[in-house]
Amino acid sequence: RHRFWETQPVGQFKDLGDASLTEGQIEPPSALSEVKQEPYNLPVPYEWTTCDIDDDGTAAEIYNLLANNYVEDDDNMFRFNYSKEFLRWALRPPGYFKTWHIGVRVRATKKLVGFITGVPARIRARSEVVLMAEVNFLCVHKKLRSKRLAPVLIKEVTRRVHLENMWQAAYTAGVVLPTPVATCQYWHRSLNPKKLIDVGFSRLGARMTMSRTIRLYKLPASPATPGFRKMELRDVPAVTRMLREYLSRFVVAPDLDEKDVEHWLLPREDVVDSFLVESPENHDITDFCSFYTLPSSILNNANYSNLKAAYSYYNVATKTPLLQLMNDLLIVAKQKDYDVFNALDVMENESFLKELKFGPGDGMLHYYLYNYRLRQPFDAFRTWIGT
Ligand code: YNC
Ligand code: MG
Repeated sequence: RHRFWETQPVGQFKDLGDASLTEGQIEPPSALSEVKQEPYNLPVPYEWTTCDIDDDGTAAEIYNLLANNYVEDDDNMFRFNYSKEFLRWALRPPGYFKTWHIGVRVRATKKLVGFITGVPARIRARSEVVLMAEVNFLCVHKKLRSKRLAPVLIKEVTRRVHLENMWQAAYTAGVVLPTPVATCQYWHRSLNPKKLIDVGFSRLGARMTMSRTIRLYKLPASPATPGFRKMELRDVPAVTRMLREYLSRFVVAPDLDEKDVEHWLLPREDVVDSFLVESPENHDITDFCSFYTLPSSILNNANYSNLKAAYSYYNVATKTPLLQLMNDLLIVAKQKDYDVFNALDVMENESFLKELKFGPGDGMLHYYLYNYRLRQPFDAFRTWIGT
């Protein structure tokens, strides 16, 4: 059934529920000298390229490949439209390797037609922190689909990860592969219901008028929590402490230090927004919330071509009720003119989704580990989230 994945060190469907299998690495590392030194063979019309995303021309090629060929919804109405600045943020975290930004070009024309990336991350599984590659942005041009290029891209990124002496990876996908360690569902909170209905993202509810719908989703003009403000560089130590404490309760989560928090959470315009609550009395930082910006292209609509979407990222409430904190986050997203606020039912999000008028979507997100086994099933917990 899975010609490629059946050959890989990942949990297999037939092993689900096998209590004799132990948690941890599936296959031991080989000696570095045994890692293949040359890239995998591509079909003759194609060649490998290492992409320098600092270069504006290369960044534009990657942007265009993804804007035209990356992930679409089930009905092919929307396609992710990652911005260049978002891609630079996602691909250059602390300690990143340029060699893990891998492209495939047509030999004759040099056109970029394939892409896959890895970035290093410390991921904790139960009590073990493992240095892993987070693999993302796997993309093959629409005209080259179903030719088994994806397995070659995956093997090549694996080889380059091994060359850095790393043997595990973490990744997410909308498709079911052998075998998820967790599965989440996307939920959506309308901020601009009229546009969302006009473009077919959502439908007018039964017995609802447009004006009642607009009233239903109306939000206050500004956040309610005293001391709610944008995160700044000086907040990095306090945010790191709060986040580490919070993430320690999940079975699988990233192990973030101050450098990581500075990179992943310090606000960057139109990429990541972070807010916190600073107590007006003692200036303690008690709560934190954030979202990242990932617009979608609207395919085939006469009036609109872009959907401005915010995605819930990391949220930690220690004093303000999480529900109130997230409502304040919806308010700032509305102020900044987002059309929709998306969240997965990951971490503690289920506690606010319904009450804050999120509705369930059709999209699922499955979380995977490469060469690391965790006992199944896992509905009892929620894991980390990525981009
Ligand atoms: C996918 N998303 O099952 P089997 S997510 C992994 N992730 O293999 P072909 C995938 N594998 O089942 P196509 C996958 N999608 O026969 C498909 N596959 O064993 C598997 N879409 O290859 C599939 N981006 O080349 C099958 O298929 C084999 O031409 C078929 O190409 C697939 O970034 C794709 O959704 C996804 O661009 C490139 O459809 C193409 O269809 C496309 O014949 C739109 O491939 C964009 C899209 C995927 C977004 C993502 C995470 C990727 C993780 C990859 C796995 C990393 C493993 C860890 C490596 C490092 C290890 C170390 C150490
Ligand atoms: Mg293919």
